[in-house]
Amino acid sequence: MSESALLDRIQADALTGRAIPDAATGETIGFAPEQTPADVDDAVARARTAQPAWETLGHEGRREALLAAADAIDAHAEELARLLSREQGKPLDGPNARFEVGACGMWLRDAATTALEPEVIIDDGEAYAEQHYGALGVVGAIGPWNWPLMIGIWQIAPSLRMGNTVVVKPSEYTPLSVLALLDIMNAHLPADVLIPVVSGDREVGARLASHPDVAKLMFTGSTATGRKIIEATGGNLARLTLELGGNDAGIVLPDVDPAAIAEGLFWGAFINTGQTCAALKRLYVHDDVYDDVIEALADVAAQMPMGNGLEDGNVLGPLQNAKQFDIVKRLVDDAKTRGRVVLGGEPASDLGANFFQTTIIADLQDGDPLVDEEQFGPALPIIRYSDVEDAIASANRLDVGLGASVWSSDRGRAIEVAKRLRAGTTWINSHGTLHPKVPFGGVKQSGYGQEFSVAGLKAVAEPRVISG
Ligand code: TXE
Repeated sequence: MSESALLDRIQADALTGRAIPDAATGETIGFAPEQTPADVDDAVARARTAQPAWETLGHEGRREALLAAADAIDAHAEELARLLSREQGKPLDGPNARFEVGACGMWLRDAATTALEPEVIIDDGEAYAEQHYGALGVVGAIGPWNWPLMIGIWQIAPSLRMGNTVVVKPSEYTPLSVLALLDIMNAHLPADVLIPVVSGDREVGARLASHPDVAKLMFTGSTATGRKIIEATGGNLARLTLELGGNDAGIVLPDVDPAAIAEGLFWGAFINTGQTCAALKRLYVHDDVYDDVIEALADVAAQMPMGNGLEDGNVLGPLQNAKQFDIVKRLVDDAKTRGRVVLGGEPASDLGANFFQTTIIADLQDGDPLVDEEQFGPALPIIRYSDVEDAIASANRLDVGLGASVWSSDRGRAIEVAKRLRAGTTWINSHGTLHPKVPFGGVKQSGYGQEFSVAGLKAVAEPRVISG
């Protein structure tokens, strides 16, 4: 199937749909169906009706269906990646669109095949209890625009695996690629087990969050919306997994080889052109290596091509939307008055309206807006430190804690520092590398609940104890 045939299967007509622009060029790619809170009610009712049979199918039956869906994603990988590239902006090449579609199959297979057996909690001759895990019912999956397919799968795959049915609300910025993904998967799933609802506005997400028949919400997005979702679930008491914003710190210790870590630092910060929840968003570098690390990082960054995602060789793209572009521009304009521009610092207007140059700004300090606020774009602030205690305190001083990283030639020393960082994940000599077997989630105001692996399955299951 070609990319346009894929699009034709899911899009609305131009009269009733909402035009979705190509993030790089602004041209209309296609038209997303406009839906309303009443459509949410209908979707939840259908998902609720379909759920018992899906649960009764058992793990084996669901595993077969989910593995077939994963094979179908792989079979349509190139057209999905092209649509994603146009809608989201990320290039086909590099750790971007093709990588994201590949990750969908990988995470779906892992969820489908990971076992979650009943656990004997106590068996001492007097007391006996087993912990079982059942389905919760209908899960609402509300997604963002930065990794719309991969994060969608992170929400959908464990939920389906555990026997829930799922109503999906993609971001209004990236509905088409998610609709296409679900269309491909649904060819292998029973009717109404996986239902997309596309928002014309945020009311649709709000209705899903407060719906009385939604048992669980998987949400990835901003901390502000996360708070609204918590409030919305006061009535239905839906369980929550919240993956919210972050402002991940990286600490470079004085013993590093700057050239050896430069590429890892670059991708840690600039993957998906910086629009990644667990990206490196503020970098603390020791005085001894400060100039050398900045030079090595800038050398790598300057060689990374930015441009239209469909063109071969580009590995950086535009900001996905004008709102995000404005945030990045405001923070960089301010940072230029406080620090030293090492690279970039301006809109890349020659490439298109939403492009911003790969930007590195050194000599910034805690409290500067580019350091303290989540930039979610291609602009990295660098802060000098001389005492590692100060760097640890700086890393921990914000109210968010998704990821963090420590960079050192001495693994033992790096782990000692890592143990003191309040983050859901602290990486050593990389940043943001994820694995389906390794639980992932935030601490503090970066959210709660873990995804992936057994922990992720339990998060979308109903724990039931059988005792006696
Ligand atoms: O997110 P929102 P936006 C950060 C990033 C960015 C900021 C805003 O800093 O600048 O968030 O991005 C749905 N009830 N991240 O505006 O508003 C909405 O329709 C229920 C970090 O895109 O949080 C969309 O599907 N749902 C993040 C989803 O919530 C509601 C990734 C996310 O939208 C709703 C993206 C409501 N009241 C942005 N209001 C990460 N952690 O990766 C909106 N939605």
